[in-house]
Amino acid sequence: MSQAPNLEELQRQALAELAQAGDAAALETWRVRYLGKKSVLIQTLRALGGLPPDERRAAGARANQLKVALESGFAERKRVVETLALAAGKEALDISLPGGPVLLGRLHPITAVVREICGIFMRMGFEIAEGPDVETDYYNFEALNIPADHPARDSFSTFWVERQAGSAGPPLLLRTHTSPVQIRVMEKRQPPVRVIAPGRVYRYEATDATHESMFYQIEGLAVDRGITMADLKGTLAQFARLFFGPERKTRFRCDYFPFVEPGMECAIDCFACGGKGCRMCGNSGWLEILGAGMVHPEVLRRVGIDPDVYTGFAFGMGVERMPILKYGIDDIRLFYSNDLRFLRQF
Ligand code: FA5
Repeated sequence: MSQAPNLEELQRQALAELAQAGDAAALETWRVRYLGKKSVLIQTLRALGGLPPDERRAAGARANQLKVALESGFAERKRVVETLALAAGKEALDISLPGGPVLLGRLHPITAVVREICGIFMRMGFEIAEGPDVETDYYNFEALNIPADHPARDSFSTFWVERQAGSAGPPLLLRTHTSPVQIRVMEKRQPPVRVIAPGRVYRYEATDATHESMFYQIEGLAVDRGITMADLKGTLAQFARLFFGPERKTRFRCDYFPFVEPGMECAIDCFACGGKGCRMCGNSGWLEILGAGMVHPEVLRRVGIDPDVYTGFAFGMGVERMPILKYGIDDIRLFYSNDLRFLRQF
């Protein structure tokens, strides 16, 4: 039976020889001798299986320690030898080799769509406005004609935010829509006002293929003398043509939102079937894209704008719905599950 190698002695000898290796060729000779397939170390590791279990554990641990010591010693010596060669003017690197691929970052599809939509409205003369994600009950509901006992609160399932113990103030929540930005803008400015407000909104809802608990909306607001529903319809029809294609038709039908009067939903003709009816449009020929209406006189009055002098329109769209319709994506959750195979397609 061959005698077990003395690993301590082997390590001492290997590291001493390594310290003498002064160029790439000497390093390679050392590597083959001490880490190569026929090296004592690799043979020792292979032979472990034949040892009785109680001996195997201790011998295995020792052989692994040696392997780590030799590998890290080799990596370190290689770095030193290469640095010395560079300093001496000898090429340690073959600079004629092609470089590795450079990974490029890209915009998240929702960021890209927000920018595209805002760009369309900015070219029509709208400015960007912003509001906080954590809102007060007043801006999210009260100022928008949704008092505490209003049934419309049911459609905005709300994440309430607990105040820190001892801090007093109005009830806080994660905004359920971007409409509070309308109030914040009108409180600060007198008409004419033309703003677009993109941002995150939150609803305490179960997620499914068409619903997320965090999603994006873009709000639009225009207030001035003589603004009519024709301005609203013209603005949204132009947006639909620029975003979804020049041949798109729009349809407006009555809908109810407490902060607009009259309120409406806007739909575009289904581009999958050209309006004939298919699976995508639920056989209706139309795809709903947003809610809109003429700003309610009571909302204007509350922010100090005289509704007998000024009128306005507002609209709010779910951002994810736009690429879902445009690119035929069948699940909203794909946007936020961080699967690069999906995100890299945009
Ligand atoms: C509103 O939020 C109104 N603030 C819109 C509005 C603004 C109307 C100004 C009038 C004037 P609604 O609850 O319908 O309306 O939401 C608007 C859009 O947000 C929907 O059409 C839908 O595209 C999107 N949305 C609503 N809930 C979810 C959800 N859970 N996940 C993803 N998108 C959603």
